[in-house]
Amino acid sequence: MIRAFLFLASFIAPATCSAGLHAGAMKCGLAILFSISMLSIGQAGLMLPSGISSQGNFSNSTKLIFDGEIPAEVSFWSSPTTVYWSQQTGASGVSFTIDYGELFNLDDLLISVDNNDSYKIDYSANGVDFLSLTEIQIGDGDVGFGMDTMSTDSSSGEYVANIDFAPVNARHIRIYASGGDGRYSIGELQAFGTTLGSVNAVPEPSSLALFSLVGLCAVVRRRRT
Ligand SMILES: [Ca+2]
Ligand SMILES: [Ca+2]
Ligand SMILES: [Ca+2]
Repeated sequence: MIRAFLFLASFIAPATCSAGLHAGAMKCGLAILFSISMLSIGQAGLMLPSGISSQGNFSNSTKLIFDGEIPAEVSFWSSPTTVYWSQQTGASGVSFTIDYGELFNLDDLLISVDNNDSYKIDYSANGVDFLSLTEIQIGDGDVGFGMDTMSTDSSSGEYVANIDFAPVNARHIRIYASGGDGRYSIGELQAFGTTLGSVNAVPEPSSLALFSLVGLCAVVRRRRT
């Protein structure tokens, strides 16, 4: 999307810059500021895990937690598409820690859990020191039986305001049951955010395109003075 915008801007900005000295300079500046603001939005998206660790006794593969398959609403809590267990609540019980391989700005979660339990979700930058991110309460969600998909994205049809959180920088996300009927289940946990690793890296092509745009405007302005 951003690259498409820059492609368009490469045509629009020079034309704007050549439309009169003062007005052109102002419009040129606005075009550049708009370009920068578009870039500063960042490329938030689905974060891909590099691994997952677990503790406790549970059924099925931990890969089911991030395989992209979200169990249907109201589907059974102990099924081939879920990781499920009995009792063992708290961080010292059954817990799953997903490693995303690098620090990123965590915006949103999409999660599928058994509807009649509470689950805590923590985050960490180093995999050792965890802070509380959010907690799913027993009454959260929109179903009264089986698996319930919930999102912290306010534009999602599965949005649950109670579990929304302010963005944080994280590399690891940990989830475990904190209470309920003793039968717990996770069908999916997806994290959405923006990587932070490229902040000091070599400019990407899209950034280079922006610098080219700035340079082009400067040349046009110089020629008209
Ligand atoms: Ca899944
Ligand atoms: Ca739901
Ligand atoms: Ca349950």
